[in-house]
Amino acid sequence: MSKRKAPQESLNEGITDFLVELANYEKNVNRAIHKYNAYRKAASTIAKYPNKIKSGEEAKKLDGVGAKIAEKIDEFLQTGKLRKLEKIRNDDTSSSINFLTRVTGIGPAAARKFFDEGVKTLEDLKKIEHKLNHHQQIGLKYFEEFEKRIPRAEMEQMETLILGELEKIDTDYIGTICGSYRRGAASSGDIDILLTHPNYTSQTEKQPKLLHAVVDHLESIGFVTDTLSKGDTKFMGVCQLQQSDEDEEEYLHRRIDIRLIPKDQYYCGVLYFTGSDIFNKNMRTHALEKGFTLNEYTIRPLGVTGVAGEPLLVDSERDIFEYIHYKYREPKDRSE
Ligand code: DCT
Ligand code: MG
Repeated sequence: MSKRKAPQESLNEGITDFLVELANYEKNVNRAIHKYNAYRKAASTIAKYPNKIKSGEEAKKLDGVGAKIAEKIDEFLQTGKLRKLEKIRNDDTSSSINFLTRVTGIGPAAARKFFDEGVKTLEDLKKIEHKLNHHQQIGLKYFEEFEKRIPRAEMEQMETLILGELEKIDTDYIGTICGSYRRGAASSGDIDILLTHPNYTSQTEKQPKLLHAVVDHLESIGFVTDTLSKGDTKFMGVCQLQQSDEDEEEYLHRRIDIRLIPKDQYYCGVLYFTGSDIFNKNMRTHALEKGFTLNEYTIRPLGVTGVAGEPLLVDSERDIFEYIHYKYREPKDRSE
């Protein structure tokens, strides 16, 4: 999961930017995930709105914009700023905690703990490097590189490389680069790969070898450079394209996640990890309205008592849309 989201480009950039900043503050400093979601949702609706918003009242007509956000929009439109944000930005605790969570491996709770121990800056972190866990140490090591988004052209190069190498290991592997890349984004925060194999289903035994063979191979060719964590079904790590003669500069280190998913759950996984997170939420809500429960593994019908039944057969993303009578949307149309 990437930490830096691409800025929302829209007629109402000023508004969407302050909403995203408030969202991050709620998540990182207050650990108020519902408030985070509410701000993100409002930002996403406003980003899609085709007119320049002139008042809070106008914004309030949009989905996810309530009275409190409308009030903030009015203040922003009238004064060009928000007192609440000014305060947050000037507050040492908030800005330090917000900063610390930019390091991969440091979540809101760890950030608070470090802050309480007097650790506030990158320099402070370097001084207590021995107290960081392995994931956090790698996050610190590549801090500047992980902050940079990955241009689509580089994502395409990595896709070609990864799918080519999969083919060399075992032609039966199926791999998909999901996340913002699959939605057609101009840049991505990280690489999210889903992997499956026809021999592996939710009825067979676990097959961690299917994942580890891929990770080991990508390591052996120098593409995977570091490991953050490696389990039976999920690898989190770092990768880097090798510089070729035509390249003027070295490529940056990038965050890469590889997940091994049973074949029968693959398309629920692909749907989920393609996102966006807001699209997923809306689709899950629609599924519930139609009497189904949908998650990253399965879609199941809900009985009259609200108990989920057996997983339905899914052989494509389209199958999932059809079960819940949701109009099919290409990945590029799944921003919300
Ligand atoms: N996801 C989700 N809910 C979350 C987090 C993630 O549904 N809270 C899903 C949707 C996107 C996918 O996982 C990958 O997550 P990210 O990498 O964080 O998102 P992204 O859309 O790929 O954006 P980025 O370009 O920043 O990586
Ligand atoms: Mg991503």
